[in-house]
Amino acid sequence: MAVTRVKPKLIGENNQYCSGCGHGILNRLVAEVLEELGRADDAILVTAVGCACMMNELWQGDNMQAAHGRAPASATAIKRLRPENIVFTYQGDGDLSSIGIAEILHATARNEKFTTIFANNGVFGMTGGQMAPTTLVGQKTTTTHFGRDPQFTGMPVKIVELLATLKPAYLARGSVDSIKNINTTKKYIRNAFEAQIDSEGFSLVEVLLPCPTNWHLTPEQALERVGSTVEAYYPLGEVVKRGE
Ligand SMILES: Cc1ncc(C[n+]2csc(CCOP(=O)(O)OP(=O)(O)O)c2C)c(N)n1
Ligand code: SF4
Repeated sequence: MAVTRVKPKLIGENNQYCSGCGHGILNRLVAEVLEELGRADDAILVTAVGCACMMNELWQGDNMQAAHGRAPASATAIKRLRPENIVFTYQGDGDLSSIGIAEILHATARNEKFTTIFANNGVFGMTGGQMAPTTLVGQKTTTTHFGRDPQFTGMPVKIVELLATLKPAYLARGSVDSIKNINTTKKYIRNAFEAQIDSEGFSLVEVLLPCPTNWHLTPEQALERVGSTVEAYYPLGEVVKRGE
């Protein structure tokens, strides 16, 4: 029997994402979880910059935009002032793992009681597909024409594993390349928000997304690359479970 999925009220009618962009799938998962938890009306979204921040044009709930990389600092202030609200950041990998690495590290170290949804598409998407800290070895970008060379630019940064050393409340990595992985990612997002609701501390879900435009692939090829190549370097799963 066909299942009809109702569009969450938190998701508006228009978005500016390219065809096949992973942000749309992830925005919707976040909205579905908040509505299923009955927390759509008191959730506060903090975006920063990049295609990731176009979520705030689609989002029909409370939100604010921080400076590039600074969403965790803004979310810290909002959550401390309004502990009864759900507060979460939605950040790209350029934003979170490059210019914003200090903010996310220290928010995790302080175990701030907000949630971060980390959208990892392996490039600086909005500005034209430059190398990000998360770009895979050998991956061609507009700043690594012959492929990322670790001799010059080091190894791709595994944010979830890095933050795990700081013992926050919950950390997981999901993907959107298959129905199964989309459903598992949704469970991780729910776990992350529940950790916040129960005041356990900081929670983050990294989600591997396709950026077909800057990867110069069709939407189908981009999803296939996530499953075959990106997940090989960034393993999926819960890295810090609640209560550990
Ligand atoms: C302080 C500052 N530095 C640089 C920029 C330029 N900038 C805008 S979007 C962006 C890339 C964002 O990439 P990412 O966070 O990976 O998000 P995506 O576009 O891939 O979703 C950059 C560098 C800016 N807006 N502000
Ligand atoms: S450039 Fe990439 S991240 Fe940005 S909207 Fe297009 S597909 Fe999505």
